[in-house]
Amino acid sequence: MPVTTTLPDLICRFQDDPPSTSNGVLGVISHGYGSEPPSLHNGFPALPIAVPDTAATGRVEVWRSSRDVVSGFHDELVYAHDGRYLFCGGRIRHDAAYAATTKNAYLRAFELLDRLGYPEIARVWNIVGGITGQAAEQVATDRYGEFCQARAQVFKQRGLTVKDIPAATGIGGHDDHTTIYFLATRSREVIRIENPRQIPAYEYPERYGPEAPCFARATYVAAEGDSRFADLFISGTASILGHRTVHEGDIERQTRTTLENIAELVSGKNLRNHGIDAELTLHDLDCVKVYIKRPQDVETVRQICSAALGPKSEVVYVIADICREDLLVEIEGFTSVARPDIETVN
Ligand code: 3EB
Repeated sequence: MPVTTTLPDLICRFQDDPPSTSNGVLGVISHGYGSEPPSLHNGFPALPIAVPDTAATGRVEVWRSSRDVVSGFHDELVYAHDGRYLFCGGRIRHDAAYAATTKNAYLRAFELLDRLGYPEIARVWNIVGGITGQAAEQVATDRYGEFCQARAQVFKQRGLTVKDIPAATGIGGHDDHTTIYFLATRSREVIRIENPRQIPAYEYPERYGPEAPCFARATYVAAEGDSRFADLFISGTASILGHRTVHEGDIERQTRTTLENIAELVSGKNLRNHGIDAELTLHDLDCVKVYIKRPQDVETVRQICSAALGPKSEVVYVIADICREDLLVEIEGFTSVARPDIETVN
């Protein structure tokens, strides 16, 4: 007999207004120009990012748990956790010692994981102000390259291998900060997923930067114990085949290629190759965030995405620079995956 349940343990929603109470709220990301530092707002972590929403009102991204949540500050990092997931966010102001400052911020975040006991980082968002602009130090790379180098060094220092890296987004922000937020988990069953259409980002050749970006194309946190849903975090995905940008200057084809990349990533064939018994399509995604570089492309991208995505997907379209100058769009997603013996009601 199928067990009927209403809600997954971890939920992502895009809403017009922030929640009015902290009940079950792990974190709230607001879109705009990111002038405010992270805070505890009504008891939940509130993190403005310098990535404006294309909807005039501006929506917020809410990560919610079905469990009891405890929140707090760790230095300047704001966090909340529920026993399964830890949400944490913070930002650093760009300064002359950018690499060292970034490393320190990441190390403080790892300290919090150690202290609260969430050993696996499942998903990280890195919003890097002026991502394709000049690096802080006299290095032969842009800001993104400098960021990747700092991140790679911290991961190495922490002993993270390619089996431990998170799904990620690395995107431009419209301010002079690097804002980081992430979800870490106590689950020991985290599967890193790669995409057969792309080489692993951590193997990108040196032409893209001195250290390759350390992230997996997706992570899958298996359902375990009493949790009835697995969680699938899809990294920021772009119009990249192998390691090359394709369809330079062509927003329609970049958008279609990006969606095809995600479709292949979540396909039954690819998931089964990673030992996951699930088969998904673009219609199954709960939440999709679409980063668009040029405001004049928003309508084109929206049309292509809404035709490809299903009615259950919540989608926000935001404006951001992508980490390579020749990329015009990047798409990420999240979905909870019900165990096969679970029947869901919406
Ligand atoms: C790419 O596939 C596009 O540096 O954390 C996507 C997701 C991208 C994450 C990151 C970068 C990052 O390489 C860019």
